[in-house]
Amino acid sequence: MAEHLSQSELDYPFKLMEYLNGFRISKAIFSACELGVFDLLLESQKPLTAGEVAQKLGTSGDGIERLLDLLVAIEILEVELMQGTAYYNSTDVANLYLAKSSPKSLHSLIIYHSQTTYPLWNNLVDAVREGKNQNEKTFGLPSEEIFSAIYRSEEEMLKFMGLMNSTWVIDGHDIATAFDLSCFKSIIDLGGCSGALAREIAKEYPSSTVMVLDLPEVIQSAQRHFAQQNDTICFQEGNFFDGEIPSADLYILARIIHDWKDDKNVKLLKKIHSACNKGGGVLIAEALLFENRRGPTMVQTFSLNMLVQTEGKEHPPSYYTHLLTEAGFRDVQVYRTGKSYDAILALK
Ligand code: ASE
Repeated sequence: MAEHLSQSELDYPFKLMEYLNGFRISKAIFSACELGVFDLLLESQKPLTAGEVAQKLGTSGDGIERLLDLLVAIEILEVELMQGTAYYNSTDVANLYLAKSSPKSLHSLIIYHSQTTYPLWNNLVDAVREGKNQNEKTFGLPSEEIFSAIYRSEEEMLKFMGLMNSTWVIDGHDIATAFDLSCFKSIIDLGGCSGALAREIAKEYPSSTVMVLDLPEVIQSAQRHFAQQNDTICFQEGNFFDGEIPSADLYILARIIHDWKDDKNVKLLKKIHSACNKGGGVLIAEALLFENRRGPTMVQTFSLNMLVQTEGKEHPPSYYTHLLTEAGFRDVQVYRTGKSYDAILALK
């Protein structure tokens, strides 16, 4: 039997083992972030021994040594031997993306995945069986009210806002520059959360006004925790499903459509179409599946993530084209950034 297997089939168990081990690598990085390993090494400005890290973070020496050694193996940290003692040091990658204080930090995204996404994925079997999110089983909250689950406390809301903020700090520039948006003078980011994407748009188009419209509690948290001096954007409390949508030239819907079922999406886009100024448009930012849904793998995992946490899913471009056309928009253009999130522009 084995002699009929191709080389790639014979090699597959090694690839499989690496996939199966993925959760341990994720949890090791999550744990190092939660313990404050990267912040400590950035602040210390010099290499530290495992014993020093343990003492400063209040951990066991043995536990932290094993964790630090794994982080060295995956090239997040560096190690140097001096008189037989291992000294651990940060790398540029750790300082830029993993330390809390860096402007490009993924710390908030990692905390959210560790404390919210990971427990939800623990119920993936049930999510697949039932075809619905696991907010009730995981957190004791009704599955139909997805944002009451996501925003179940102020602390959770801040964590989710941190997740949203982190991704746009990384991918926002690609979305802002996917199309020439200079003809749109008033721009509203519906559900724009902390304003991270709106700020990228405002930076690219300084002659346009950019506003974030989100739920009152989100706007208040955004102003309290994500405000910037001389901010380039403004904030407006509202509800784009139940309330009024102010008129504008361009509406941004970034990671909104993937949260909801078709009927809600059609209704929302029709409402945006009627609020939209003549010659205006809508810019959608989502992770796009290939048209045949055979990838990208990352987007397929995002779609399962939507299953465990929301009522939505990820889609290929044709879904967005149909949705936009049904709502009355025309000239749909799709731009793949090659990163996590892609852009779609349609005109009224
Ligand atoms: C939503 C986005 C997310 C609603 C719930 C969510 C994500 C996790 N939970 O609109 C983000 C998924 N993307 C990444 C990079 O993890």
